[in-house]
Amino acid sequence: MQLIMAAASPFVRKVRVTVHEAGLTHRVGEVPVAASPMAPDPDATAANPLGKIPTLVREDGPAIYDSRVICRYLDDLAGAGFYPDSRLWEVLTLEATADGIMEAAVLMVYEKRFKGDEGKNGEWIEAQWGKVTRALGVIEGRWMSHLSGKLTMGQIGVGCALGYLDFRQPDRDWRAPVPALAEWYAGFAERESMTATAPVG
Ligand SMILES: N[C@@H](CCC(=O)N[C@@H](CS)C(=O)NCC(=O)O)C(=O)O
Repeated sequence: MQLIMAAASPFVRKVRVTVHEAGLTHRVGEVPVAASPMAPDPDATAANPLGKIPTLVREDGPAIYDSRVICRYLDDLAGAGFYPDSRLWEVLTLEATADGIMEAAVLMVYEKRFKGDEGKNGEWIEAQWGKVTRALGVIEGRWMSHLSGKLTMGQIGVGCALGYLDFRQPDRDWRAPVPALAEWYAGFAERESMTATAPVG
């Protein structure tokens, strides 16, 4: 299988961490691309009409996307158990919350990158950051118990979302209002799957 990817993407990182944690590194090759909404990459659009990454090209079926579908597929393939039946809806909701943080943070980057300093909408950027901080507050207040115990896709998602905040928003101190989450992340970030997939680009 080939993962169409870029090492800066938090959604790609979710998949790469899942690959590592599920013991599938020998089965998933990587095809780096420069994914951009303004200049779609031909390898990406050939496999995914949306031109988005991550996209997983399989030998025995059509390419699959997005990150939630790919992670669930890999979990099933490896029998990894990252979506425990007993807490399925909670795990999926935590994963969706993490994905929402990533989406908002990626949109902040796009607003700056594609509109430039002149055209960019500062209020809109702050509104996206508002989504991020509300979500972090809810994780701190309601979800900490789900971040301990056996690894789940919710934990992987939250770890990758926080890693992306450090990567793209180093000047915004996301840790200050959420000390328990910050402490959890300090430990999670040391996992081999996380250090092996640190964002670059
Ligand atoms: N919901 C998607 C989001 C993927 C996404 O937005 N990826 C970005 C990179 S971080 C991308 O491909 N951007 C290029 C584009 O939007 O055309 C997922 O979970 O995989």
